[in-house]
Amino acid sequence: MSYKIGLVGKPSVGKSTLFNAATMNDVPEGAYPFTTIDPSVGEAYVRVDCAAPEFDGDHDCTPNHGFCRDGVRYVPVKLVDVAGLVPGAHEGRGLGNQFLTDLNEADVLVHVVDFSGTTDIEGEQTEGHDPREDIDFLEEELDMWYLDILEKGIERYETGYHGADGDVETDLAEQMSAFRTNEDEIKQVILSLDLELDPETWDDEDRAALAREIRIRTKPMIVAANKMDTPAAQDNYDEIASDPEYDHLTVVPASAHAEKALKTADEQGAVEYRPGAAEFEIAGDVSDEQAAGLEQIRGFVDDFGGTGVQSALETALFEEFGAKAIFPGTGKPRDNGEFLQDCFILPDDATAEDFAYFLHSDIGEGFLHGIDARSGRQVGADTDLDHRDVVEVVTTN
Ligand SMILES: Nc1nc2c(ncn2[C@@H]2O[C@H](COP(=O)(O)OP(=O)(O)OP(=O)(O)O)[C@@H](O)[C@H]2O)c(=O)[nH]1
Ligand SMILES: [Mg+2]
Repeated sequence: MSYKIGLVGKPSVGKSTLFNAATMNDVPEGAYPFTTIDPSVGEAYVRVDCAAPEFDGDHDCTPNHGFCRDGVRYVPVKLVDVAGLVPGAHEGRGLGNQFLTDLNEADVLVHVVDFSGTTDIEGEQTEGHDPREDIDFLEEELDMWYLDILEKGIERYETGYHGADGDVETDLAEQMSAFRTNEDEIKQVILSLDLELDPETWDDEDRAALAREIRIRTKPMIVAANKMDTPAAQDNYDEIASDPEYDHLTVVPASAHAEKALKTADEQGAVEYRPGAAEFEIAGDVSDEQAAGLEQIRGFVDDFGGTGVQSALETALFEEFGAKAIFPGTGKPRDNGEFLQDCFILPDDATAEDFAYFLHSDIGEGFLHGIDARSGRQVGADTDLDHRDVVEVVTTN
C-alpha cells in the first residue's frame, strides 16, 4: 500500500516530462496538446533523512523498497500522469471527464502549471500567457465537477422516500462518496459556511461555495511552477508568489527538464547528483556543449535550491496531504545484517496503535506498547508518532 500523487493540468505543461523525470520512465512527451491519453502510473520517491546514522555503529540500512543514498532514503510512492484537462472538461470537452475520475484515486494532486507562458489555455503554443489563468481554470473546473455531483445529491435528498425528513448530509455524502468524504465532514462544511441543513434555503451561490469547500477539503493540491529554466517563468513566478490572491496556494518552482537532465547525466557518470539535492558536481568527461548546459542548470538549481521535482512531490505528500514516515525497528541490526529495512508513510495523525494495525491486523490486535528506539522509552497506544520515529511494536503474540 503506497500513497498516490496525481499530476494534473492543461495539456503541454510538462506533466509527462515531470512524470518521466521523477520515475525515470519513458512515456511520450510532446509540444502539442493531448500527447497523453491514457494515464500512466509509475514509481516515484519521496525523500526521508535516514535514521541509520543516528544509531550506534553507524550501520548501513538495507531498504526492502526504494533505496538509500548518502543518508537519504527514497521511499516509493505512486505517481499518476493524467491526460490534460481543458476548460469544459466536466461537460466532456477535450478528452472528456473520464480522467476526472482518475483524479479521485490520487491522495493528493500536483497541479503542473506552465509558468513560461508559452502555451495557451488549451495547450497550444503562444507567448505571454498568464499562468494565473491556468491556476484559476483548473480550480473552477474541479469545482464545477463537484457542483454537478452535489446537485445530484440534493436531488436525491429532495426526491428520496424519506422526503425532507432525512438528513441532507447523508444523501450528499453518499452521492459524493467517490471523493472520500463522509456525513460528518459534509455537515461540518455546511455549518462552517453558515448555511442551514436544508438545501431549500441554499441559492446558487451557496451551492457553488459548498462544492468548492468540499473540493478544497477532499482534493489537497499544490502547484508546481514548471519550466522555471526559462526567464519568462522566473518573472511570472516572482509576480505570482507575491500576489496576495494566490496566498492560499503552495507554489513550488520546478524544472522537469533540469531534473531529467541531471538524473540522466548522473546515470551516465557525467555528474554526481542525488535526486532532489540542491547541488551537483561534474564528475566525468563532458563535452563543451554538455558543460554549458549543466552550468545553465546550475544557475537555476542554485537560485531555487534544486530542480523542484522532488520537493513538489514531498511538499504535496508531507505538507499538503499531511503524512509522516515511520521506521519499524529496534535501532539494532539483525544478525543477518538487515537494518531499518522498512520506512512506511502514514497519515499525519497516526498513533502507535495505528502503526501496529498498519503493520498487520494481528499486530494491532495484540498491541501492548511501542518502544521508541532512540530513547528506549515506552510509547502508549494513543501516542502520536513523529516524522522519522523508529518504533518497535511489542505485542502479546
Ligand atoms: N523549458 C521547459 N520545457 C519543458 C519542461 N517540461 C516540459 N517541457 C516541454 O513542454 C512540452 C510538453 O511536455 P509534456 O510533458 O508532453 O506535457 P503534458 O502536460 O504531459 O501534455 P499532455 O500529455 O498533452 O497533456 C514538451 O515540449 C516538453 O519538452 C521544463 O521543465 N522546461
Ligand atoms: Mg502528457
